[in-house]
Order: sequence, then structure tokens, then C-alpha cells
Amino acid sequence: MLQNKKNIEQAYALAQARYRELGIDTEKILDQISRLKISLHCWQGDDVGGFEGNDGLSGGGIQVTGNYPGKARCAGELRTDLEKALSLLPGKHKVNVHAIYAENSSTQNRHQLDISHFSEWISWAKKNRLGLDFNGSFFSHPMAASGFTLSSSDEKIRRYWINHAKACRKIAYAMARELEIPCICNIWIPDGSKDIPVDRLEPRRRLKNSLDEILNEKYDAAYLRDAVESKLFGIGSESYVVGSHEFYLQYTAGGSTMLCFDLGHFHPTESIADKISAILLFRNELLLHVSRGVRWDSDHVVILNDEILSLMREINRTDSWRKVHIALDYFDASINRIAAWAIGGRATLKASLL
Ligand code: RNT
Ligand code: ZN
Repeated sequence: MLQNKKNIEQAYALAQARYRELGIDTEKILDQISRLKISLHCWQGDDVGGFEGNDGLSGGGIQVTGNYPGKARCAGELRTDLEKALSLLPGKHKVNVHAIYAENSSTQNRHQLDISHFSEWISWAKKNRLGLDFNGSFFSHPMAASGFTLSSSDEKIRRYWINHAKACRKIAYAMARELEIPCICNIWIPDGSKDIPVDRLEPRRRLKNSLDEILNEKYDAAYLRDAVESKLFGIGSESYVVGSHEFYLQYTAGGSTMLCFDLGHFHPTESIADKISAILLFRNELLLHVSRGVRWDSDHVVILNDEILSLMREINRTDSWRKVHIALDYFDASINRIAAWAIGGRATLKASLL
């Protein structure tokens, strides 16, 4: 162990000298990187199941493959698993919680969630000096069975999800107040159709109206930051996605709601790295869901590949470390779930360092 440490230190000293010749101060960069916060997604630990007492993910165009032993069975277990994963990631980070990870809530009353259902998460975050981010859960629910939520033509369903989204923003704001660390509240909805729809316009109009109503409730932006996440297609929404890239690009233009780019949510040959400068020329912030799509939006564990390297390079070259929020979003249940967190987190940090 000691010898190993000595070897690492010697190798570092050599590298440091070589970098110095190129005018790069490695100590300064290590210091910068130690202050970088990534948001670790709680849902990798239990395959996006949550604790509402159902069997987990159904519908919504997201899928988890695998059945590796050791899936977290309750929030307490999930948090200790997260602690283990975080112990393998240098730095102080954030944890990204989904609404389905509520505790002590009567099953699936997502429109009635409040901060009391997340008090354990908050005190845990406080104890571990972590920030929290938050997400509405618009899937795996009877009210989402039709495949439409905020854009539903059924007013009862649309209203239910509007109330859910409002509750989520309130919770996210309270989390930020409690922790004194801003909380990003992200909205991703699965709405779309498998086959060619007759009407592409009205669902988008309803989504716009829903978002207007949800985001109209004003909170101090020093605490609550809102984000909306687009998608190209999902399983079951191949022909039409209501919340497409163009929709959200237009929806957020000129406003304070930020865009969320998930690396799996574009055409496989599209570069998210190339989008950074185009977006940040017009706005101050961007949320990334760092993921790895293999052939489709498969949500594989992030590894240190060209895509992630070019992404980080672009953040660096545009000097946007303070503007781009980095969150992880993948779910692989075919390998140890804690390893999946650690591998993806470390790859992301390593890419940033490089
Ligand atoms: C789905 C989106 C979304 C989810 C999480 C669970 O395609 O990427 O961000 O992965 O909210
Ligand atoms: Zn995502």
C-alpha cells in the first residue's frame, strides 16, 4: 500500500514537471477540479424503482436491463449505497433525487407530495454535506398509463401532473433553503406516441400551457433553478415526442428556465459538445444529463470515451464550468450498482480533469 502510494507520488511528480513545461500548473487544476460538483443520480441504486411500493419502472420509454444482486430495498439502504459510491469519488457532490423516492407517503399520491416526505433525504444530505437536486416523476404511474401527462387531452390527467410538478418545485425550493445550496428541479415527461399522430400541434400547446402554469409560481432563483429535458424518441414514442428539442429550445428562449441536454436524447451522430457554445451564447446556464447511449438511448454507464472528453473540452474552452451543471443519468442493473455509480462518476471527473 505504502509502496503503491510512493509510486503514484513519483509518477505524479514526473507528470507535473512535464505539464509545467507546457505551462500547465497541475496543482491549480487539481484544486479547481476538487471544487467541481457533479449530481449523482439516486435512481441508479435501485433501477429507477423508487419506494412507492410498486414493481418499479413501467412505460415512459426508459428501460433498465439486468438483475444483478444487491438492489437497494429501501431509502436507508439506497443512501448507504450512495455513501459508499461517494466515498470513491473525490470532491463534494450533489445527489439527484426523483419524486418516487419519497418516504412515508401514502402510495403514489404524487400530486400531494411535500417536503415532509423528503425530510430524511435532507437530514442525510446535511450530515454528509451534500447538495440535492430534484426531479418530478411523470412515469411508472396509473395516471401516466396512456403515455401522456402534462400534454394529456384528458384534463383530469393533465391537472394531476400539473399539481405534481408544482409540488416538486416547492419541495426543491425547500431543499435548497434547508441546505443553503441551490437545487435544480428538472422536468422530463414521456409524452409521445408510437405511431404517426394526426395531431402534433395540440399536445404541444397543452404542454406549453401546463408549463406556463407550473413555472408561473415564482421562487427565489438563488435557491430554485428549473430545467426542462427534451428527447428525440423513446420506446413507445418513436414517431412523436411532445417535448422535443425544438419545443424546449423555443419554450425556454429568453427566459430563466434552463435546458437539460441528455447525452442519449439526440441522434447518435449529433455532438452535444458542439451545442454548448451555441446555447451559452444566448443563456447563462445549461444542465447536462451525462449518459452513454449504445445504438439508442440505452443509458449505459458513462466511461472515459471520446464523447465525454470532447464535451468536457468544450466546457473548458468556452470557460463554462460555472454555467454547465453536470448530472449523471444512466441505469445499468447488469453490474454492481455501486460500481456503476463509481465508474460513471469517476469517468466524468477524470474527463473534466483531462
Ligand atoms: C429519460 C430521461 C430522464 C430519466 C430520469 C430517470 O429518458 O433521461 O432524465 O432518465 O429522470
Ligand atoms: Zn435524462
